[in-house]
Order: sequence, then C-alpha cells, then structure tokens
Amino acid sequence: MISSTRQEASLKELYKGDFQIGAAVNPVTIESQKSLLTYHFNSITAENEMKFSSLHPQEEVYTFQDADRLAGFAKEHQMAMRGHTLVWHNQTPDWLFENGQGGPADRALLLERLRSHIGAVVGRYKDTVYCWDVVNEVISDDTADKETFLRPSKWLEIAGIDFIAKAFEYAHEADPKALLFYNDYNESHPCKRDRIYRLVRSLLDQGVPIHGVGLQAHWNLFDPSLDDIRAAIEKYAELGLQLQLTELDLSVFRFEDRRTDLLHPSEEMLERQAELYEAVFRLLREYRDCIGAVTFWGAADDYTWLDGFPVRGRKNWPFIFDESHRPKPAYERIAALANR
Ligand code: HXH
Repeated sequence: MISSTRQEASLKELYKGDFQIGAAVNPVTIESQKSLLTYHFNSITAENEMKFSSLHPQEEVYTFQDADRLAGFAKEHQMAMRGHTLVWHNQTPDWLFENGQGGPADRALLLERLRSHIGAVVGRYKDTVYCWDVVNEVISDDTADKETFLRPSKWLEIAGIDFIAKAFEYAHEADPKALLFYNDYNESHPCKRDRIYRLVRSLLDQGVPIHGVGLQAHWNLFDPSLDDIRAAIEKYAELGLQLQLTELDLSVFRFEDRRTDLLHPSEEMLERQAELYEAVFRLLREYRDCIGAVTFWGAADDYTWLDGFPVRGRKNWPFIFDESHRPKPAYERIAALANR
C-alpha cells in the first residue's frame, strides 16, 4: 500500500512562481497514482484518451467516456488540463481518409470532417482544457533529404500543407480562449529544431492563431545535450510564443540500447538521472518567463509508456518518483533547486 501522507515538499508549490507541473494520466493512473498526482501536480494531460481514435472511432460515433473521467478528475482536484491531440498521423481512424464508397476522401470532405471533429471535441472540453496540442509531429525526421520538411501522411497527401493552418483555425473558432500549440519530438536536434521553427514562423506570418510550441522532451541520459536543449529553447523563444515541455521523461537507456536484462536501475543511472534532471530544471528556471508548464509523460516509475517503447516489455525508470511513488534522487535535486 502506498501511504497517502507525504513527507516531501509539494513540487507544484515549490515551482509555483516558475511554471505548472503536469503529468500525463489515464483512467488507471488517476486511481493508482491519485495521492501522488494531487499532491505534486497542478496539471494533467490525457495520455491517449483525447486522441482521434479514442474519441471518434467511427464517423457517427463519439466515445467521450474515458476523456470525460479525466476531465472530471482535473476539475475535482482543481488541476489545469492540456488537450492532446487534435491532428496526428497515428491513432487516427481510417474512415477519416475514406469516402465511404471504397475510395479516398477528397480535400473538402477531409477538412469538413476535421472541422466537425475539432468543433465537437474542443467545444465539449472548453471549460476544462485551457490549451490544446492542435497539431502533433508533422515535421519529418529525415535529415538526409534537405527537401523533406513535412512528414508524409494521409493528411498531407489529401489536404496538402493547409491542413495544419486549418486545424488551428477550427480550434480557435471552437474555443477562442484556448491556447493553441504545435507539439513535436526530437525538438532539440538542430535540424528538426530549425524545421519546427520554420513551420511555426510561417504559420505566424500567415496570421494563423497559434500560441505555443510544445517540446515533447522524450530524452535519455545521453541525448540530447544540454547545449542543444538550451539552443532549442533560445530559438523557439524568438517566436515570442509560450513554450512548454509537454511529455518529459528521461529514459535510462540510449535510444540504440535494446538490452532487456536490467531488473533495477543501477545507482550510477539514478545519480546520472538526478544530475540531468537538476541541470534541466536549472535551465527551465532560467527561461521561466517563456515557459508556462512542464509536463511529465507519466508521474512515477510504476507506469511509463517506455516499458513498451522502443523495446516491448522492458522496464524503464524515467521519472523523479519510484515504483512505490517515493521521491528518487532526481526529486531531491529538483526540490533543492527551487529553494534558491
Ligand atoms: C509521443 N510520441 C506522442 O506525442 C504521445 O501521444 C504518445 O503517447 C507517446 C509519445 C513520441 C514518439 C514519436 C515517434 C516515434 C515514437 C514515439 O516513432 C519512432 C519510431 C522509431 C524510431 C523513432 C521514433
């Protein structure tokens, strides 16, 4: 059993003057991690429950139940909620791209469906969700091809590059008060950073309603470098938009490391992780004027998507709270920083 009386200082209190502290949650973790979540975090994001496939599996069918429960949790505990995500190439149903007669949907039909989906979803959660990841991961990772800028997808194939601007316009129409974000990973790698910057800059130049850049921050103990993280923050800050770390976790493995035999994190890993978390939060505090929130992609090591990615069934320990929800060395370092 996990004790509900906690000894350590609350992270959201310690960072109150800096930025929100968020966690990704799901219907299981709002129960299993409830006391941890409500004590340390003042914001949540639905891990999967607000994605297109979860909310709108068939054209005539919306399934809001799980998302409603998470939004209810945020409300009940006076937590902020980020919406994730309206347009993505994954976890998106096939019907969206089909015309119902065995052929592909055309541009007009796809954009009309997008507008209708965004209207329904953003409209439903407008009292709870204050910001949306409107578009997720549309920049290509392909560094070899200098012409490749956008990721190939059904969205791009059918609607052309406009689907990005349209999504922001529809979201703004559905909730003019919502903060609208572009969100991506490998956001600190120089080549992708410059592409993300270029995309957001061009949206701003076109007058598209976009208010923030989400840096996913799926990092590990070896990559990216602090210098690259700093350079990315500096560059995105030039856009004059709010920045958020939206999916922070620090894997103990190099991305290429596919070993599956580790049953516990080594002391060395935990120390290295603590140092890196400290350095990252020191940097984030330096830029607190442009950083609105820092959201972990989970809350404690008993549950992380990294247990299934990139190696299925391999345990990982990416957070600042351990499998029993106790503070790890990384928590102590982050907490100590805030008092200075
Ligand atoms: C995030 N993608 C998503 O935003 C979030 O919705 C999801 O729950 C978890 C993580 C990160 C990601 C991006 C690309 C990717 C895997 C994860 O695909 C790769 C596949 C092979 C190699 C590298 C990336």
